[in-house]
Amino acid sequence: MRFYKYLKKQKHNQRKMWAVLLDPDKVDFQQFKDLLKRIRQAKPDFILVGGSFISKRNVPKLVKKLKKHCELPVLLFPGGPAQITPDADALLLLSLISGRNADYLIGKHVEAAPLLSRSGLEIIPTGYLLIENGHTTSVEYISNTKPIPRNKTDIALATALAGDMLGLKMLYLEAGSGAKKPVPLKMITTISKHSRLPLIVGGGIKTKAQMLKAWAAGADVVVVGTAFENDTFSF
Ligand code: 1GP
Repeated sequence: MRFYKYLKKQKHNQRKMWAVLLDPDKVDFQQFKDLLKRIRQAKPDFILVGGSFISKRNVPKLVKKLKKHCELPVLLFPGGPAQITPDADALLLLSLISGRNADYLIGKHVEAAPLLSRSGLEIIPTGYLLIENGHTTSVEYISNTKPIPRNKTDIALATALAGDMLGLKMLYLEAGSGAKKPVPLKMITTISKHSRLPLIVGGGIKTKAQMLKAWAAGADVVVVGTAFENDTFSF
């Protein structure tokens, strides 16, 4: 658990982190040098690769190229078993605990387990909580699950605590890619107060101010995908 140890150490030292999320479908390999330059300038702590809906088989190529040209840790954030590649540093084994779709709680994990056990990847079991953001996101549609209502902090907390008690090692509060509204700060504060697990927050973070607020509320890692893709985030 090398990456996880590092994450815990950073959390212990109150060093806030952020990650760029790259959607493999949207990466233009002709412009890869430019992408690397932008990553170097933005200085994230690590890179996430994946998405809830991917139609091309670009994950292995993208991860290989990132590992060849960039020193940052690369973590898989897979929407399904087809996004697994052994060249990454670690994989977030996401269990969509806010939902009640058995496929995303355990089904896809069973399909992926033989491949994962041969892969040598560091596996980080992660409780994934989808939070309502004002419109339907890909992850909500594809996973066929209902997000937790924004004002139901008590339900989000109970879900996070249940994930902790089940032995998950990390929590990811997700508003969904391109979310209109990010995860409510009150929800981040409440969950971070009651759980010792590293807390990742993502979805709809468009500005540095939103990132700083999420950190101040208790997020250990903030994920930026769409705003990095569109080159609209000034870091
Ligand atoms: C989505 O949390 C990530 O899984 C990032 O969302 O694309 O809105 O930054 P954005």
